[in-house]
Amino acid sequence: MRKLYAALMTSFNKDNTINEQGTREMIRYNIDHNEVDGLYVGGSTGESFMQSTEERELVYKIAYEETAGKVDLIAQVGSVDVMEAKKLAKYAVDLGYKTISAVPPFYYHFSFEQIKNYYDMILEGLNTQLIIYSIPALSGVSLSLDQFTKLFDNPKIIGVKYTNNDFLLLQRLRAAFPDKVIYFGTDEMLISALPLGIDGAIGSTFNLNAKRAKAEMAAFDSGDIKKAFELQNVSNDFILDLIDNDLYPSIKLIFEELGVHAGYSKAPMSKPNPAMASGAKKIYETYFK
Ligand code: NAY
Repeated sequence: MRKLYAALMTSFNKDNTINEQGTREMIRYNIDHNEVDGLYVGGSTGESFMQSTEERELVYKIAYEETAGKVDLIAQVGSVDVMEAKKLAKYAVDLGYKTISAVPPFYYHFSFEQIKNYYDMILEGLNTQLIIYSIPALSGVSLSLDQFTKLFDNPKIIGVKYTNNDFLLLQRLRAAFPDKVIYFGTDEMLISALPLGIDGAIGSTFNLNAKRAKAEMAAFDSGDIKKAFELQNVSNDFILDLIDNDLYPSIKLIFEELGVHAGYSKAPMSKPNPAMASGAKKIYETYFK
């Protein structure tokens, strides 16, 4: 069975501090209403690269407590500071996370040897499994098939969260590594990744659209390709409207319409202005009423 994970959002107060209660409410909605298989904690959607080490640890703790073993959890610990990544990895594993994930080190255009060393350093002395977080559009780091092969030589590296639109590389990875886990991360292209044998998907829009995405995967897997396409088409109307209206703050505004106190995004992400608020209300009315 393919799995669907929501990329967990972090709720912030207006003053850019973390809103613990709001974060808990989004977790609850994902478990109780969306019935997701798991949460990807501390990724891009969580605005984690704009948080302090302590804030990132707090989010792992909230998610661990609130889910209480009901769904899978993956802690994204990657950082351009490898010592921070190691500290976060140890913290998450000590809490009880079974799987961690890490974006490659970014900004300095590290060589592949340096990237490999970073993953080895994160995993050193830890009894855990790791999923590479590949998101070249944001990290600036593209890994080739040969480089994935070298990273996958480490048995603790069990797969990749593949937020990349290179479908040839995805096909090559699937064929070369039938036993590694591949979670796809471009929600609007899910339909194109399903025939390539992905093990599931992780994304921001599943915070609101999980049921439709799960129905799409089920339709595809039962051979009803037409229905799967129709569902993706509705999802894409929704996702493109969200992107046009400023993705993360709009997901939070729609959560608020649903009675979930999702709060704000952290500066320099935008706080809602009247146009954004009315755009989000319109999206809510179109897709959720
Ligand atoms: C995460 O939060 O780490 C992710 O899951 C990344 C995947 C998302 N990418 C980004 C940059 O947010 O869900 C996608 C994306 O928001 C969606 O496909 C809309 O483009």
